[in-house]
Amino acid sequence: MSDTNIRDRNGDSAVERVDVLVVGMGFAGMYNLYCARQRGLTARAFEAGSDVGGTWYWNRYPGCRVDVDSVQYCYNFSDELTNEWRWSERFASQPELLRYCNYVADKFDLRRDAKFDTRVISALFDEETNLWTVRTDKGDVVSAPYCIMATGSLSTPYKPPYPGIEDFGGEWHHTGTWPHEEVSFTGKRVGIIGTGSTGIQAIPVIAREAAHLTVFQRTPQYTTPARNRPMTSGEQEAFNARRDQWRKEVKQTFNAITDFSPPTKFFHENTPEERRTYLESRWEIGGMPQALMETYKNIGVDEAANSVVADFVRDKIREIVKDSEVAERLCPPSDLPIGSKRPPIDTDYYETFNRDNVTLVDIKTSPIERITAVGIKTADEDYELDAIIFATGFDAMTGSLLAIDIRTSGGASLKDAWSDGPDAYLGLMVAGLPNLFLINGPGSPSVKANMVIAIEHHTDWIMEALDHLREHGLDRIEANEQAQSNWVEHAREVAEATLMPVADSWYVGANVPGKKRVYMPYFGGFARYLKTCEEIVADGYRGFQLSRTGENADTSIVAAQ
Ligand code: N01
Repeated sequence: MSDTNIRDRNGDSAVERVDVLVVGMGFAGMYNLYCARQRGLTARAFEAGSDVGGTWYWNRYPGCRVDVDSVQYCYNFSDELTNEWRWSERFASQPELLRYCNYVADKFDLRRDAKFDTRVISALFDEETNLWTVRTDKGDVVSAPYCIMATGSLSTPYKPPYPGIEDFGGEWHHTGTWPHEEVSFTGKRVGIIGTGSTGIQAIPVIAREAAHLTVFQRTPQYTTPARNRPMTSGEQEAFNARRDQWRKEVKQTFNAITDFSPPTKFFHENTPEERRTYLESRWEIGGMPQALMETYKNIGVDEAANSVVADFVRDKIREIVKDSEVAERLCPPSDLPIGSKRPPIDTDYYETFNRDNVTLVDIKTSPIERITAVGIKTADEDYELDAIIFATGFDAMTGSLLAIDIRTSGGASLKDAWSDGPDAYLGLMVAGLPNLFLINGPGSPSVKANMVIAIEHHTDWIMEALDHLREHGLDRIEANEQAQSNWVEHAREVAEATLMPVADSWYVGANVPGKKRVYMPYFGGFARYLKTCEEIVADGYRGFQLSRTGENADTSIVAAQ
């Protein structure tokens, strides 16, 4: 395998040549780099941030933490790592997760092959040489036969283009690009726009510090108490003792998270009193969105079942929030099924609206018109603010990929391929773009699963595909157009059989004006997806075309569709 500097085809610049290019150094990029090295492949990674961590590097806003149990939201590839690391809380905070990423990078010496503060701007595949060449904003030019896009599903922040932001005299931040230095809200009038998972985590924390917090809410959310707590003595040891078994169990689950047994009953099998008692017990347990979503069968499919749980949360809001008008404003509308937007978990979210220093503004009925020199102007009122926080989410799943000019010498481009929606075979590869792999791409369980487990699966699948190519004297793999269409159609059918695509969520791209409405994650379940991936491999990489450079499809090994 090679690691030399060569001239590109134009002969005008020195090109570093490696076996594998990795874009991104979050959980996915780090594991890809590690796996490539384990196989004796040379690799080069680029990362726009100044260090490792991805999501946990950028999202430093107050209250940021994971909402999957920490013991499940971590790597599994190294027993040594697993046994060395100790989580301090059930749901680790962002600083702890970032420490973990740094620990992994140090332990496996991952930074050695990564360049930071460097953004990949283009990736061009040369059909003749079978090489991807990436170029960066720092002038790097690196080629490799394989390119892995570990760019993250939620890594391109979205900020609504309100006019007037340049006039604002105070400070403003997007939660997804939070400053590294401490941001103090003491004594300040703060406004926060957005009440998704991020806003719901940040609002209670900022409310405790700020002189006044004004929450600008477009769509109210259903949220469940996180019940975060310190890890108890021996808890992690006990989990690790059964980790091998857990690794098997997690592959049988819907979302790569265990410990919530699937519902056994339909809601109508319980009386209203029994339902109330049962849902109450799940609310008390809290933690993880599944606390309420996995209570009765068909909640994600059947409107009546869904509304039983949705009504339960509305009742909770009315119980917790003392001002009945505020409570009603916090209640999600009846046409928003619970779970159709990403369900958050919280610590004292609804309780925060009982504070004297918190105001809730409904910007659905009175939209934000502009940012002014002194604050925010809605259709009905001017709010004077010292700081504005945009908790307005991301151009999810496709934003970071489409920000890179990805194309082939044959004229194909990702932008064209996705002009009518982000089609990808298994969410792993895009027809027309050979040897380019996506980690947690559209059409894979991705954001509907425990991301670290999904990352490990994708990476292992890709690495085994590279092994397979090498063992067979091949060097090219490409998704077949028809197989891709079949998969996209299957993923669409699965999603449309549920209530999930109903909401105007980032899952369907509705948060970004002009984005094609497609339910992007695969909602058929992690277990089913894994089985499909395994079957496809066992079937000789069904739906992929495998070949050798310089040989046309007739003489190459072509997998059946
Ligand atoms: O972003 P979001 P997020 N005008 O898109 C509002 C993961 N995550 O950063 O609902 C006015 O969910 C928007 O309103 P509406 C998790 O997967 C995980 O909160 O579109 N408002 C919404 O209220 C999550 O789902 C964790 O009507 C506008 C908010 O901004 C994902 O990241 C923690 C607007 C955006 O909510 C994204 O969450 C945090 C506009 N033009 C995040 N545009 C954990 O692991 C948007 N909004 C716990």
